[in-house]
Amino acid sequence: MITTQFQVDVPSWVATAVAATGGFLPSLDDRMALAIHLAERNFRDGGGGPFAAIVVERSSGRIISAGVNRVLASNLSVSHAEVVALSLAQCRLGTWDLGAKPGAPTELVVNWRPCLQCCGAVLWSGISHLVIPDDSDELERLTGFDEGPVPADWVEQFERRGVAVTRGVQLPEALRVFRDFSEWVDQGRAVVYNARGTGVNVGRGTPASESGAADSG
Ligand code: AZG
Ligand code: ZN
Repeated sequence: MITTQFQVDVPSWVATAVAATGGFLPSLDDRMALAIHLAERNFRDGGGGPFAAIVVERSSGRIISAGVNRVLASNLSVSHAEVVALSLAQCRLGTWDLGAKPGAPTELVVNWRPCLQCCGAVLWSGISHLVIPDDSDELERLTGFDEGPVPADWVEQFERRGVAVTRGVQLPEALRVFRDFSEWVDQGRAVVYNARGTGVNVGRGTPASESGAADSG
């Protein structure tokens, strides 16, 4: 039998951390501080990379959802923090369009710029604001993660599609977590998962085309 469904869930400490805020985060600094806190806890917990994202109602700061990267725990390569947070928000609100409610714009706060996959996920989600510490190559340089061929003009592309981007929130603290993660990688305590042919995967495994193990379906 083929598998007919899949599931991604977040650890209970995510909901506990959100509850500890009282459910509202008025300032961008506070919103980012929560995302960074969850990202740090996440890699130390072993369920995925050092990434977390929250969806909030922009004007009130009401937290709608919180997601962490679950690639390792779920065995699903799509389980990036942004996809998890956006999906949990859509489940909670019962809509695929997080911009559906008039006068209630939603905001995604992530502890780094979205990767190639998540750029698409954000654009199709209905979110109208994205908040990040920075969009430089620093994450890739510090951790070895390959974020994919994100277009150089991605911010302009987002804004053209109605997603405003705010950069420069809590940058030093975001970088500290990536440095700590990198130390864990050096110690063999954390994993950097990448596309074949990039970063730590270079030279590992045998490409399917050479393995002789074609899937006969
Ligand atoms: C990632 N980058 C971001 N921004 N978020 C995730 O969950 C990631 N996983 N791998 N790279
Ligand atoms: Zn991503």
